[in-house]
Formats: sequence, structure tokens, C-alpha cells
Amino acid sequence: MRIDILRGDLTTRPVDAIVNAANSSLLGGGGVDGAIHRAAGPELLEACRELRRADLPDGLPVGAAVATPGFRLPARWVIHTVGPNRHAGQTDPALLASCFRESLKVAAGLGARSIAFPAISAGIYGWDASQVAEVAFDAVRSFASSAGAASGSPLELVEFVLFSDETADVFRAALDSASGLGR
Ligand code: AR6
Repeated sequence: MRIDILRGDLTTRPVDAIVNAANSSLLGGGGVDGAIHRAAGPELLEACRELRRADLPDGLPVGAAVATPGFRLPARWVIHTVGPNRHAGQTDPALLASCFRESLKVAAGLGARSIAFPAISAGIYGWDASQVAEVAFDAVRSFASSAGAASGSPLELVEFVLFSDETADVFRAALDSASGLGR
């Protein structure tokens, strides 16, 4: 599984799935969530409303992931996950690790070969980008070496698409110091 770090806009990525740093309501918000909804079009909000009605009446829990189509996005699917909110006292890195792990699982279940992540929780939810990067690479490495991957995960490419040069540099430095991952 290859890992690429890019500076750019997640909504433009021609990958099979992009991951949305959503909130539990799944009904949109600011940051990358707002950008994804704008780029995907109103059908995305409709699909999220339907998910809420049919499967998630109480919303999507922190650390869980669920997929919708990508509608007008280049990506075929959007995988919505809810990162922990530091400002609300959600400081357990296991919750953040779960976002990456569950998103990878959902992507593999869909047959996705490529997936692009933003820096989940590193914006409005207040986590340090360096900690997000560390948790993210650890989760990808665990997923790659897990039984699930060994039994045929189709995922070949994991992109991290960062909105600023600064965050991209933080992710590059973390990847360089993470062992066992090739680029
Ligand atoms: N492409 C890539 N990264 C982006 C983009 C983009 N188009 N736009 C922003 N980012 P945030 P969170 C970066 O705040 O911290 C929403 O209101 C941004 O610079 O989007 O998980 C949700 O509805 C930052 O580095 O997500 C939730 O309520 C990273 O994406 C809440 O925010 C994540 O920042 C989630 O907060």
C-alpha cells in the first residue's frame, strides 16, 4: 500500500474514495465537510439525511465511518467519519485511530483501490497536526499488516491531502520518521 502526501484540495482528488471529517449529525458543517458538500452537490446532503433516517437516528458515533456516493465529486464515494473534538474533552488518540481504521475498512469493503484522507480533527476539532499524522500512519500501517489486508484488501494507494504547506510539511516529517512505510 503506497502512501502519498499532497498539498491541495481533497474535493478535487481523482481517487475511489475521499474521507470526510464530518460531525455526528452528518448534516454538513464548515471546514473540509463544507467543501465536500459544496463540491458533491445537494444530493450528498440528501443521502446523509437518508442514512440518518434509515440507519443512524442518533447520528454517527465518534470514531465510526459510513459511506455515501460522491455524486458530483471526481471520487466515487465519500466515507464520512467523525473525529474526536479536543475542545469537547475528546483527547483519546484511540478515537482518532478508529476514524482512520474504520474508514480504511469501509473503503476496502467497497472495493476501493485508492482513498484520500484530510487531517481529521486537525481543524475545528483542535488536534495538533503532528499528532494526527502520527496516529494516521500508525493506523494505516496496522491496517496494511492486518488479517483483513492479508485476505485481499484492494487498497493500493492512501493519500493524505493537506490544505496548507505547513500541514503537508508536518505530515511529510511524520512519514519520514514512521518506520515500515514505503513511499
Ligand atoms: N481539502 C483538504 N483539507 C481541507 C479542506 C479541503 N478542501 N478544507 C479544510 N481542510 P476541519 P475537524 C483541512 O475543521 O477538525 C466541520 O464543521 C483543514 O485545514 O475540516 O475534523 C465538521 O462538520 C484541517 O487541516 O475538520 C465538524 O463539525 C483539516 O482539513 C468539524 O468541522 C480538518 O479540519 C470537524 O472538525
